[in-house]
Amino acid sequence: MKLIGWAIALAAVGLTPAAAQAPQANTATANVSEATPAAAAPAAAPTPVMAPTPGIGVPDGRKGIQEQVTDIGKEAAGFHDNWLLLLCAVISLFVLGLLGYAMVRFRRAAHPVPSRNSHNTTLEVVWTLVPVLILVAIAIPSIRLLRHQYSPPKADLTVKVIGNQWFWTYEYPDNGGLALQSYMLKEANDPTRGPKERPRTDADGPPLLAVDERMVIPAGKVVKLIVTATDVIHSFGVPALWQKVDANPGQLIETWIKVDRPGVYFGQCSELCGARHAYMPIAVEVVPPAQFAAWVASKGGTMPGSAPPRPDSTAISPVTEAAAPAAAQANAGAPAAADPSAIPQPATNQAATAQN
Ligand SMILES: [Cu+2]
Repeated sequence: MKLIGWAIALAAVGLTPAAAQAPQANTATANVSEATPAAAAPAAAPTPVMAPTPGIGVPDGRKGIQEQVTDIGKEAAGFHDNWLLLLCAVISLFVLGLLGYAMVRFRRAAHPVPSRNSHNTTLEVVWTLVPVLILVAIAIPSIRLLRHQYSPPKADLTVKVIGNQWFWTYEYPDNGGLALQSYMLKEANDPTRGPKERPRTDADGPPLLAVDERMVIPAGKVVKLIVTATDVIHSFGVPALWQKVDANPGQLIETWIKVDRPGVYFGQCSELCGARHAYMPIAVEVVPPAQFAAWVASKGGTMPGSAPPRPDSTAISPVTEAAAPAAAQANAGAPAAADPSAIPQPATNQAATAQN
């Protein structure tokens, strides 16, 4: 009987990778076709890829919390490592010691007549007060951390983070409506990789975490993130930035980051969102402000206060706006298109541009 159990377990282990591959192969064509509008967008100038620093922003097998690169992350990790963990260890050791002492001291052989005491006022006051003091000792730094986390400084930049099945869209409303779709990079030998999809290199990051388009932000600037989703619930989680925010369809959730250290920080969708949930990683690249401006320009965006975008950029141009009433007039004659719900909604600005 045991042998049969082991055989079933081994078969399950052997079959799992194949089972995991199957949906990937099935959805690969859908993925490529979804990527087509992005491929049709104006070709951006190639930007050099910043290689990640080993051990920072990348999981490397170490236990515990990843090294934090935001002030909030440092405060929270310090609170966990230096206070909560210490407190838990002291309480656990105290309870363990008390248990051991009671088991030895009051065992039947040494203590044949059990005590009949049912009240001890001093003891009752102590075991009520001590837990209250422990909770207060946790609550004070905890509430202070929440206050810091939920009192964001004035934002220098806003990025709208949109979860989609199964990729991320990053929109930069302050930068001429710049919008990017971010897909996981597949391995060179992956049979599901399409001919137009470039394979992952080590400079992009580790397998299953590297993406074709990173979310690029300037170092030392307060970045407001507005997180939402188009289809199901996703979660924007980047451990080194102390971020894990649900991306809910129909809801905008605001959070913020300020990273002083340039580098690449990886994360993943952290809410089970469908067959390819495991294949929608997140890569945040923090660059010096001047390099950020150059990156924005290379993607066809503009910096706030600079000259208006070129007509051929991905931003909404006067040409597009001028064409809109004409298109609306043309649509008015068509009963099917007159109902707004009948018009397929573009997932991203890029898709909207491609449709227009
Ligand atoms: Cu997801």
